[in-house]
Amino acid sequence: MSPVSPDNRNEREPYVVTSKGHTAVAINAAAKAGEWIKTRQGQVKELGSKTSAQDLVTEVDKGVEQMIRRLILTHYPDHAILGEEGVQPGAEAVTAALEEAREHDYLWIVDPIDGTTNFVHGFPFYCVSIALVVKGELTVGVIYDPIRDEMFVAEKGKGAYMHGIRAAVSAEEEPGSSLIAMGFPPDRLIAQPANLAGLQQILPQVRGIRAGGSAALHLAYVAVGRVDGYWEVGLSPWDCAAGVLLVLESGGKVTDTLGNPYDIGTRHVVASNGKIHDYLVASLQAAEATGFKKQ
Ligand code: 2AM
Ligand code: CA
Repeated sequence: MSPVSPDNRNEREPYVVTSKGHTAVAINAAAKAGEWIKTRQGQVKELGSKTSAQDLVTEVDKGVEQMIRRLILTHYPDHAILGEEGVQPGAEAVTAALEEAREHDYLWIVDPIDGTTNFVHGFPFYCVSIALVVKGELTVGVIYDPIRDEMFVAEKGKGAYMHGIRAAVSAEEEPGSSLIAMGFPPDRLIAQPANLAGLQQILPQVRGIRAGGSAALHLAYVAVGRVDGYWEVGLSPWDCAAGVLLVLESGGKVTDTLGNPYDIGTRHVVASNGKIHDYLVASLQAAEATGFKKQ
């Protein structure tokens, strides 16, 4: 057999499909990954922990990340991928990995399961999150919730959609009538005290607070107006990159907890419909709950 195919391509070289757009590739990868994750709920065989008993990883997280990497690289073999399971745990390792990853013109940021603790416990609130950063700019964000079969898609400058319907943040202006989401990452040193202080400050002033355990899904819920705002101290890039673009493209606002514009290195995040944003930032500041050291 000839080693060269009829179009003179060496068969050992990977065949690169170039006709699909970035967003289609992200949607396809998220859908496939999500379907697979759903079939594995309740069947975790190897439950591992990273930094603590609260910081979980399963063979499903690792397998799904591999699946997504292969799907992306099939289309774009020279793109870089920053995935949760490819990075050592801990803020310093994450920052170092991000600094290296930033140098690539095309950077995919992947969380194979956002809400791993929920997945392990069979609490049906988790998702796949895939973002593409082109030359430093968030360009595509896709979040797929396999339990509800909800695909949230955002493209820079083209809006955000859920199953083809344009997404929009809520119009709520009053904190007292707002439903707010937040969360508790496993770090108990900085993140937990800050998030508890924020909770104590904000809970008495709003309609309700939900802490569902998936930063990405909470951001998607801000984008479609199911909650009016969200904050969380202590996140990693893969927890929020795709969700941030969804919120921005739905007419919302995203900053760090001091009110500075979001960057993919931002770890302490506030996202909202824009109307209650200053309230959230000011409340976190008042409660010394920003996660930043006092200036
Ligand atoms: P995960 O399920 O993908 O790990 C909980 O409110 C949020 O914190 C979830 O989005 C969860 O994402 C995230 N999280 C869990 N462990 C984390 C860690 N070590 N660092 C930062 N975020 C984490
Ligand atoms: Ca994860």
